[in-house]
Amino acid sequence: VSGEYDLHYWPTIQGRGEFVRLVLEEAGATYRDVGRLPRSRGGGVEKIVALMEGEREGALPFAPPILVHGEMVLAQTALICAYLGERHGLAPAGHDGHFTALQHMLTIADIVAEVHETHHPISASLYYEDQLEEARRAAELFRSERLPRFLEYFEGVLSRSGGKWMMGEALTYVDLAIFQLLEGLAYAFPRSTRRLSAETPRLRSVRQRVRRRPRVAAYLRSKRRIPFNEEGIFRRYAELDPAR
Ligand SMILES: N[C@@H](CCC(=O)N[C@@H](CS)C(=O)NCC(=O)O)C(=O)O
Repeated sequence: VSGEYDLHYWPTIQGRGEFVRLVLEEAGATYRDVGRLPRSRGGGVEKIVALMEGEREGALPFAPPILVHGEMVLAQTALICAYLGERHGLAPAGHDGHFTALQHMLTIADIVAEVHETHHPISASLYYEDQLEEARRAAELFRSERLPRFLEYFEGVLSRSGGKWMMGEALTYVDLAIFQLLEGLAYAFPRSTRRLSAETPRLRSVRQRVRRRPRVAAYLRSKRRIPFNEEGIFRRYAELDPAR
C-alpha cells in the first residue's frame, strides 16, 4: 500500500481525530482529511456514516476517527496512532516498545474519555444542557482528583523513561498525544491546568518541545488546525472550571 491515507473524522472539531492528525503531520505523510473536503472532491461527512454502515470490506468501525489505508479500515484513536507511528518512525522499535507505547497511549485515551465525561457524565446521547447539574459534579471531581492523578502519573512515566520523551530518547506518537492532551486541558480547564503545570515540569517541557517541532509548528499555524470549540472533547465552560 502507498503512503496515502484517508482520515475520516468530523470536519468542525479537533476531537479525537486531532490525535491522528498530529501523527500524520509530524510524519509529513500525504493524507486527505476527507470530512473537510468538498463533495466535488469526494469529501463530506456522508463518507463517515457510509464507512460505519459497512461501505468497505474489512473490520466494521464503530465510530470515527477512521483511517483508510489501502485495504485497511482502522478505527480506535490509540490504535490508529500506533499504526501510523510504526509506519513513520514515530514509535519505538521492537516488540516490548510496541506494547509499552500502546499502554501509554491507551491511558491517554482513558483520560480523554474522562474529559468527555465532565460535560457528558450521564450520556453522550444527551446534550450538555440536559446534564448540567451532573456535569458540574463530575467536573469538580475530575479537577480535584482525576486530573492531578493522571498528570502526576504521566510525569512519573517521564521521570523514569530514560530520556526526555515518554518512551525515552526518541519522540513517538505518545508524545504527540501528550501534547494534544495538555493543549486541550489548558483550553478546557485553564485554572486547574495552570496550577498543575507548575508541579509537572517534565510534561511542560514535552508540550513545549512538541509545539516547536517544525512540522507541528507549521501545522498549528495553518488552517488545517481547527481551533478548539465547544463541540469537541475539550470544551471551555466557565462553570466547569470556576475560580475558587
Ligand atoms: N474509543 C474510540 C471512541 C470513538 C468516539 O467516541 N468517537 C466520537 C467522536 S470523538 C464519535 O463520533 N462517536 C460516535 C458514537 O459513539 O456514536 C476512539 O478512541 O476512537
